[in-house]
Amino acid sequence: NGTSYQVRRGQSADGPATVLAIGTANPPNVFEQNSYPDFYFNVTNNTHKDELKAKFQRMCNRSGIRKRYLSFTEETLKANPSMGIYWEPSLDVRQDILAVEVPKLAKQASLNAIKEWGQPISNITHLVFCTTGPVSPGADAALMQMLGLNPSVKRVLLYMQGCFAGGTVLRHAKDLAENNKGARVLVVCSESTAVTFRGPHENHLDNLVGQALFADGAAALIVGSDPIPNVEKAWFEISLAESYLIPDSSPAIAGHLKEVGLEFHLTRDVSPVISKNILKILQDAFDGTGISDWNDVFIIAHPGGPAILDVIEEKLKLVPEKLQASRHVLSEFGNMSSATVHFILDHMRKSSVEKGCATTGEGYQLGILLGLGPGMTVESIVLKSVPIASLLSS
Ligand code: WCA
Repeated sequence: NGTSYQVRRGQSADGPATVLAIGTANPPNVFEQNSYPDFYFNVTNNTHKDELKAKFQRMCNRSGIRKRYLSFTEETLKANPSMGIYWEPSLDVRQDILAVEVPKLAKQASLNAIKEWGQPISNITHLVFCTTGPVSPGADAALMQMLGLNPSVKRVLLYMQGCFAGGTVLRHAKDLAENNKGARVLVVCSESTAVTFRGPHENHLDNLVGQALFADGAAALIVGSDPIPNVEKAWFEISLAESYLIPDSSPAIAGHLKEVGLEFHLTRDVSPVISKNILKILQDAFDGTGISDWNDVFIIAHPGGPAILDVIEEKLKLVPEKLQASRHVLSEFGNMSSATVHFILDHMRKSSVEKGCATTGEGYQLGILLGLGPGMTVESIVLKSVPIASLLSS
């Protein structure tokens, strides 16, 4: 009836969800990629495997990564040797590390986002939290306590999603922000390779691909509709959130949580599957906008590995600068699973300001954030940038 429709309308926000702040965090231990093969084969007691090490060195050389951050050190691995042995029950040890490291990184990233946002922490109404490793009560509850969030904050916890979930969290945050007037959603992705790290084995070469690419990091965003004028700044509008489970592609990436930690497989099909489907995904996302040259939008693509960025660049006929923000984050931080796309979004808005671009999206009005991962799943988030002049004047 008319009254419940009116009540419902009163509960909804007026405008689209926007990104009001972004914070990131990494653990203190930095690993240079060119010396990582020495560290990795030493710490896992495999220095005698020369051929395997040379192969790993080639993977690292081709990884597009200069450095990465990991939450564990040689000391952690010496104290917990089961983590470095190729196929050793080690889940207890991993879970103990994850229970500490995941909320810790999440806290740092959240405090950075909240600082930029500048509003009281009690204004946060919702929390969307995403991480790979399962612990209960979850890292979302731990973060609530660490930050002193209001105990009535409405929580969503996404476990074991994989690298596409940087898009998934924005899809949920958009719905929450637009359907709950005044909502301020803290979105957090906190990822630790304590769940995937293990020693090398000649029969599991895609394990080495992951060991060469994966890294630790957390990102936090504040998402809300109807920014308070002269108080809150919107950096991007979240215009559309789509998800696509690519038919018949499930064998390409697999992950199973076992006593040995997260067993994962990354086949050589990953890049070809993306190559085959990416054009249609962009066409659907920008349907009705008249855009067909993908150089006319800004692009944030999950850099699962450089091969993935290469096929996207080729298939969409992109100029090399188009994926520069994605390649930069891959190079400086590695593949931090779900958090990676938010690091790219953060880098893009900052470099857009530094370079004097007209908008937060490298001068373009519309753009897309692509979360890519197991399923295979593509989460496509269409973003609208804002004019930088309007940000600097407010
Ligand atoms: C191979 C393979 C292969 C090449 N199998 N050998 C993050 C953190 C978490 O905590 C949890 C999850 C995650 C993240 C999850 C995800 O993001 S899933 C998507 C993961 N990414 C990929 O699937 C990687 C895509 N591949 C690449 O980017 C590149 O292929 C790679 C960086 C691995 C190698 O570069 P390349 O293809 O340009 O170079 P090469 O010379 O062709 O390959 C180097 C070596 O690696 C070759 O061996 P060799 O002896 O001839 O030098 C390849 O055979 C080998 N290789 N892919 C097993 N899938």
